[in-house]
Amino acid sequence: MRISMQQAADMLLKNDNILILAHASPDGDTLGSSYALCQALQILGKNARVQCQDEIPDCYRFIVDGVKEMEFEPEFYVTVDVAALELLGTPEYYNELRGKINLSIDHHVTNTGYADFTCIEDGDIAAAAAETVLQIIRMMETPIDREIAEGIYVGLATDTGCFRYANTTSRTMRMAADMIDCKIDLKFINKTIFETRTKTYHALETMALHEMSITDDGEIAILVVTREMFEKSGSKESEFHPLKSIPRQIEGVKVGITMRESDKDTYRVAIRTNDGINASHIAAHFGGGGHPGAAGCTVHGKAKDITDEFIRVIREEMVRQGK
Ligand SMILES: [Mn+2]
Repeated sequence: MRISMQQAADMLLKNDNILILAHASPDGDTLGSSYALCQALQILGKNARVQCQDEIPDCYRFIVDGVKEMEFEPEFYVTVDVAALELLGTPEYYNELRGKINLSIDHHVTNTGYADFTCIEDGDIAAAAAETVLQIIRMMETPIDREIAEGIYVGLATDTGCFRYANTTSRTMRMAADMIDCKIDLKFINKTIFETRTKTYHALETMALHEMSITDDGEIAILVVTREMFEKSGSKESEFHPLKSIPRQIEGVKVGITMRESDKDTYRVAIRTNDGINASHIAAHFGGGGHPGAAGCTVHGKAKDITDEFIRVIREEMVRQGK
């Protein structure tokens, strides 16, 4: 059932022993929003902690560090920035959580409604789950400390590509400005997230770029990242995220695809689009979802076959969408 942000705030205020779940291969939004919410609940005197099946990328460690670790038996389960139960992790992990999720706070219009209650702002107006979480925190009347502000800022900044993507609104910027007023270390945060690359990521990117393919008309660019590339570069899978925005950055490219081999013949695919082409419609063909400019799905098969299928579906969608 869909509920308002006020109802979500009231529900959190009424409950205790709250387990907050972030999605697998965590990004800045799921982590920043989850830890901001966790900190807010702890300030209100509740037991709360964040759980994520995958390891937290080093560049986001600072979000975790300031928040107290608490042990307790969970009574209320909240997901943040998780559009589908399957995105929580492996089948063993998410099946254990199936039917237990009380509240989903999200900004994906494609949210599958797996939780008892789902809180999403109408339309695609929240650039990040952090926007919705901040409003809920304000409704709970929690004072916003530096830890909360850091988490919210990271969520806003990462989901908007540091306030560059089309999902950025004046509200996003106002919220970020409010967080900066809470004395976060802006220089350190931006440098850590956007200006620092590990040597292993750099090696991975070099290998992947070398293999990038672009269709003859220059409209579709595809980057395939194999398990072999991860092994050779020594890069962790958690460092992979920045690669997803690279194909779309090439002049003339309308759709950028990044395929990460997560298992043999299994690829996690990130779709990024320009020119108003709806990425979530493309992802939907493959059982995935997301936002107009950024979506994802999981596909099984050989890389070459998947690539061909994507090109076919993208062309069809471009015609259908009149682009
Ligand atoms: Mn998000």
